[in-house]
Amino acid sequence: MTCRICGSEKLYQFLSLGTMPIPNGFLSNPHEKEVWYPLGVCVCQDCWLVQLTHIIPPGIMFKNYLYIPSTSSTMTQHFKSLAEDAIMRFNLTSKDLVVDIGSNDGTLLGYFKEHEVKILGIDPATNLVTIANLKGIETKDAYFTREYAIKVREEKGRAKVITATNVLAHVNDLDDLCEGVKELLDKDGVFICECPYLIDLLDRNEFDTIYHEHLSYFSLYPLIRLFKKHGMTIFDIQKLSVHGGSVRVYVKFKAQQSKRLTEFLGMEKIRKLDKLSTYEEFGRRVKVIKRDLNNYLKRLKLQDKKIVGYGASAKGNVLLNYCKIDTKLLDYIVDSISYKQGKFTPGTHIPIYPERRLLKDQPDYVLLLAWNFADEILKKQIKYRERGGQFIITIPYLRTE
Ligand code: JHZ
Repeated sequence: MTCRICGSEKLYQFLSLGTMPIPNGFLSNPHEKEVWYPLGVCVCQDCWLVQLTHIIPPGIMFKNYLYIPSTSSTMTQHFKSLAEDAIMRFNLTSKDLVVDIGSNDGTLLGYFKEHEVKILGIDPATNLVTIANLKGIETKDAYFTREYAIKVREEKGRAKVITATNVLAHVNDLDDLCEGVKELLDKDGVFICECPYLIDLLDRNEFDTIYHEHLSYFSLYPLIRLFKKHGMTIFDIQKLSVHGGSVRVYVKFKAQQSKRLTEFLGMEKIRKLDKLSTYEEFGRRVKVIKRDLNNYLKRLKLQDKKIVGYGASAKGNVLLNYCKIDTKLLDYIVDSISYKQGKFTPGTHIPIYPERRLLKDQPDYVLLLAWNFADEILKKQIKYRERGGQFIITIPYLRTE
């Protein structure tokens, strides 16, 4: 295996989360046969990209994709502000085209459309493309590649803005994606790209965001290397709170670097992202979290407490599988998404029910598996908490609220 960005063979594995099924592989029947894949993470000692040790074919994960961010108000607000900022900052008008790569159900493009900017979505998940087109958001059912970008350019012309929110981490051939952006972007156009940020992952012990769908975990330095390789420059960066902490980078063919960008690079050096010890320490902390959480839940069970989970998220499934939490510890999980309800979690086979079950049963504890929506969920479940129910939150550290 070689580094996805620089091709180096100097890859150092610093954590193994064992083997587990793909974390969005919910089961209709707990006796269904599952395929278990290794889950390990390494860092490149040349460009310092953190990446998975094993890659599984994208068709297994993305053809019928069940992740729809617009089911959360945090995410719809986020997309609205991204669209409004881009329209203002880059003076977009009805003559300009915005292309969203990995456009999901079209929520982000919908906010551009409200301002009469021309839009096009591209996404390989057939189920989501159908939803987007039904909403009037023109969306192509395809992977974004150089070849496909040329096709789009011939049909629609060049884009003034291309967006990709939380997409790069999911892409194996980053070179082809960058070449596609180059083919489609206007010469003064901007590529706006958001990725979960490695420093947040390390600082907040967000080990459960490491899973098969996420092939890369970005800091700024390897991103700069990636775009430079393709004749493009990151000229600005912005910190975001979504997905446990992300960055938005702005890329052009030619541009002056902002002061913020230089500061970020300096900070990454201070944080020793170019030292193996940083990653080894993280690996050690993750093992401690596993031990502590498992012991804590077992202690509660010995006291006869009823514990359930909240949010059948992909990251939750990583946590459950890695920490060996199954129906002996959690009775069930509640989730707001209807297609997850009635299903079972991959690997651990915990049943999933609608959120209303929580108030009906009033369990003693709820393990929060969607910690990225802690504020939204704790507010929503105020009644459960007023009646004495407690949330167990694991990230960034184990506590109850
Ligand atoms: P949520 C997905 O991971 C997959 P997941 C993907 N690979 C990725 O990168 C990350 O997102 C960022 C439920 N919920 O969105 C809904 C409630 O029940 O963090 C979801 O099932 N009640 C693209 O799966 C889950 O929690 C609520 O009030 O980890 C959250 O999953 C809210 C707000 C959510 O993504």
